[in-house]
Amino acid sequence: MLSQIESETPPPNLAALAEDHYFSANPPPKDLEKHTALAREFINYHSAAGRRLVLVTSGGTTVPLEKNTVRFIDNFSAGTRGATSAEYFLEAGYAVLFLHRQFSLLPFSRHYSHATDCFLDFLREGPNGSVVARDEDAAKMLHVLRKYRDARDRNMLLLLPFVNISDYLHELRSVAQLMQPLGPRGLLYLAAAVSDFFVPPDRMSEHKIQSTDAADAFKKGSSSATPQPPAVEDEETFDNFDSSPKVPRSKRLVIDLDPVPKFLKNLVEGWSPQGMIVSFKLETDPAILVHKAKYSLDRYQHHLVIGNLLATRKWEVVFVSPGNPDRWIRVPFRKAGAEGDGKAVEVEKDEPLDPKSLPEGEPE
Ligand code: PAZ
Repeated sequence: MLSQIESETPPPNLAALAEDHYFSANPPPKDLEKHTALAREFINYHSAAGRRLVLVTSGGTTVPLEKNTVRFIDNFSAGTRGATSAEYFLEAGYAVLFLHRQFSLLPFSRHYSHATDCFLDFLREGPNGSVVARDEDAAKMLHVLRKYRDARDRNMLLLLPFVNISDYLHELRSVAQLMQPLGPRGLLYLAAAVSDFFVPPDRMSEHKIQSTDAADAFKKGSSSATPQPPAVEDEETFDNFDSSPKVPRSKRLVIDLDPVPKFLKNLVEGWSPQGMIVSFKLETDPAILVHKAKYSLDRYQHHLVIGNLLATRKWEVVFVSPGNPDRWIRVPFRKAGAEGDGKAVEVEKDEPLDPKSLPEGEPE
């Protein structure tokens, strides 16, 4: 009888179980409701106008080590890819919902917000105590300003920030679900550098992780307690890790991370089944990039994986899509990002050049 019942019970959907577990165990960001309301309004507005809409995700996600977060793990992403792509999507007529890491690069302001491109360097004192753009920068600044104002005035760009991995996943799921009515007019362009590992809340310290036991006596209850000198470490406490010089275990911080569930499957099958989905794959080893991109495409069955290498991501990317040959897009690396004349070559622009015309050698 039992085996009959078992055989009639559909197999549990593991992806759905993992989703339920993750989203109930990891609290949503405090602004989720506000962001969802803004996103709904934005999507409805553009949907009514019959406009194409893209969700661009951008920047890195943090992995908090404490609930009251002082310390966290982060990654390299500055949000250049996302912010640059968003500008080109706007130019192509898309409304852009820009889900980005707080304080990472933003469309338009990115031209003046990088540490090496401080906006003050583009300004000079004008007549009667005014401030104006330097003559050599004015034309480009005016160009960027006009595009920025146009996007803002026509309500074409919605900025939604996130900080940590769980904020990101909550926001992504909500926005993707809201985009469902757009069908294939909704594009999800997932350029954020999303952590693969995290500390689950049940193993996360509530407060700042301590590096000494100076607070232990107070924590045990008596506010008049005198802090005790640290216990003398015996040999046992040195035994479990190699290190030079030897450090007692009690002084180490050993971080034990769980894998973040792979939600691309849930996105493709459940959150946005009709949407066009473009994911990115970042690697550092050129030998595995295309293989990993193909693996991702096979596994999740979405529309396009854009592969890139950490060292060359600004100058070359590879498009891997079902049934098509791999397509490399390369721009001359010596000119890429060279701002100032308005003619900088950006790989996001997608105007492939003849590879033979490109300079030889390693990117600078
Ligand atoms: O933000 P950035 O321009 O410095 O880097 C862009 C990028 C490399 C994060 C992006 O192109 C990408 O590959 N994102 C996906 C990373 C991954 O999870 O594999």
